[in-house]
Amino acid sequence: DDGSRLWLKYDLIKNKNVQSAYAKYNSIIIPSKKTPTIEKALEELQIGFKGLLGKNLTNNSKNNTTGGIKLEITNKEELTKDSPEDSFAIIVQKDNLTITSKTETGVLYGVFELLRNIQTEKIITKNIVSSPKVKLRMLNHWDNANGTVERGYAGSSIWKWNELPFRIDPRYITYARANASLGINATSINNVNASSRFLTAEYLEKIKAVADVLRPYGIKVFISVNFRSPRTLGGLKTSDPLDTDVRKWWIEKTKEIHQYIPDFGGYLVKANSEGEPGPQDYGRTHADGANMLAEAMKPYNGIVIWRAFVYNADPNGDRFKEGYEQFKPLDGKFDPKVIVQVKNGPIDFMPREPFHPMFGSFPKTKLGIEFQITQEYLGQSTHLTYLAPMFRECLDTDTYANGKGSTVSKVIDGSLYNSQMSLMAGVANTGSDANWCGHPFNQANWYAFGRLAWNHELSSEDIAKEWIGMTLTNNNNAKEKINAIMQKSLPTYIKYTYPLGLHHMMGEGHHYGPEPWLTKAARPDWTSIYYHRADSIGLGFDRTGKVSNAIKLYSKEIIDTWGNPDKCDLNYLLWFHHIPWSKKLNTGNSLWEELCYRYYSGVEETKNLQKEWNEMKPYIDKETYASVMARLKIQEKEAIWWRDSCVLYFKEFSKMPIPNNLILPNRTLEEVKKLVEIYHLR
Ligand code: BDP
Repeated sequence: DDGSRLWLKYDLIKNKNVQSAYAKYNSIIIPSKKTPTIEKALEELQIGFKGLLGKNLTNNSKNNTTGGIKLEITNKEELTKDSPEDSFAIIVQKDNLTITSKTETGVLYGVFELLRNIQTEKIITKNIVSSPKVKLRMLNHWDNANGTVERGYAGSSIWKWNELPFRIDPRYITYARANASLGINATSINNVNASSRFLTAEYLEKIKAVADVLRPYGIKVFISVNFRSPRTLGGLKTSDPLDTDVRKWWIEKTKEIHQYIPDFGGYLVKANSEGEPGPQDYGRTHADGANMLAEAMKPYNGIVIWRAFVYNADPNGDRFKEGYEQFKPLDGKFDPKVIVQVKNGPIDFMPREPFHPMFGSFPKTKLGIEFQITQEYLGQSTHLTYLAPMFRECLDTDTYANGKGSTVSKVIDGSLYNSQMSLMAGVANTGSDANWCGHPFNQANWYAFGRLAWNHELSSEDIAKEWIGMTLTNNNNAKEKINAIMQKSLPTYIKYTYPLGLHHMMGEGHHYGPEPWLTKAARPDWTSIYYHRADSIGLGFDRTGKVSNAIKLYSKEIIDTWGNPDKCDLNYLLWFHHIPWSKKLNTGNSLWEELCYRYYSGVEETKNLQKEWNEMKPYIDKETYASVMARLKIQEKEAIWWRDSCVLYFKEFSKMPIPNNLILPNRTLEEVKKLVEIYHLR
């Protein structure tokens, strides 16, 4: 199995009970108006039943047959008038089953839900009603026109720009099915570090071809735009958002796009961030820039997604606060068509970050959340890290914005401020590798993101078990054990990379492996020492005092806990405090000891992962088993690399011995530093 079918394998179910429970279905009844989406639903149901149950479902026009699966667009009471768009119900009758929704996309989602149940060997006995919690469930591709993928670890881009619009790669269809199976309904197809090329007629024709493939699956296409396009493409002298000609240019461009893609999703913009152009180049604000694009979008349904990932290179500042401070004065100033997309944490997709303080502080702005599915800082394609627990941790945290229970999920699903627009975006991990995502387990992160975007109340365990059942094995015992491996994977990774709230100490540029000694970079806030602040006294970034006081961006309840070194969750400790090496933590160990123990136990756990995976061998396809095992070995080797680098480096500051129940690294700090130097050799 090369993994190319993702979780939509539809292999024959061996479980006899499941087989017989679904044996009675033999036909599909579809609405009289056969739209492209209904056609896809019909097709999927037929492929699914053929594969999973070996049954050919006929297409039946009669309404009152027995053994029919009816696809219906209607207003059933299960789906009340105010149920969110694309909600669906699966209604179990004596001899029939009805999949019903107010929309055709909802019907398609219902079909995928039914197939997921069969594939995970569940017998549906009760009605299922399901509604999306978030309106826009979106993938962000960081794919470039030349076929490379920024922070992509699974080969080149899935979009074959050189072949489009003439050739439609069959993988576009698998991609659409996979997303629709999760309820993902939007995708931005190009890198946020955007090339204006995507707005040329040549590229719009290509993007149109992709949009045409995705449309029947309920997926809308967005384009990331370069703010300087009026100059680079339009030949104007400026891209100033308040300039009449510039505004006209965007109005015309937006009109042109709609001629190709009538249901265009909208623009995604990274502006005045990491060297990208933006409204500040002309003395204007983010709101001026976003509102100009919203104006161009006015006649259409599309929207503008404006990213809040901005920070200046101030050696005396704190990058933690930048997004908040630049956007705070603009709360209430954005056009209703604008959503501000905020990364889950204030720095940059670290393995563990406190939630971004913008969540809960912007009552007058629609905020969407951006997670990173691609594992830039999380072991890329070689380490096993299941991310649902991280997504959940962020979504479940209470911002206390409107009193207790104001979780991040309530901010971003629109319920806290009663907003009609809501967005969850994930930076995609797809590539042209046969298995799409590199590490076989990385598929689970795409899967988990999509499931949580649909319903952020699903547990990370349930999602993992579903994915395992669809992808690896339905053996219950194995499912439990693999789920346990997945649940442990992120805490293990954090132990050997960034324990106790350390962050941003990765190798320069490529962001792989450790480089805690990184002192000089193009910008001070791209070094490691900016963040860990190790000195002879202790370790960690004091964000409660004179230097930064970023803790003040949170509500009182959070200041009382995270802001107090004795009450702060140890997982976030060094995010907010500079802790003396010898200070006793609530584990009974000093900071230095605790740090060492965590690095060492992280390594031990990578060994256990191999043992546990080895026990799974009888249940797993050979190729997948071997690929995961090889990667687990790499993971152990690199966990030791992280441990040795960080422990030896911090020891220079703590001047304390490595606890004597731990085995000393068998190399020196100079030797581990050399590894990084060699990496950068030409
Ligand atoms: C950083 C990545 C960089 C992205 C940037 C972003 O290293 O490649 O362009 O995020 O989100 O994490 O814009």
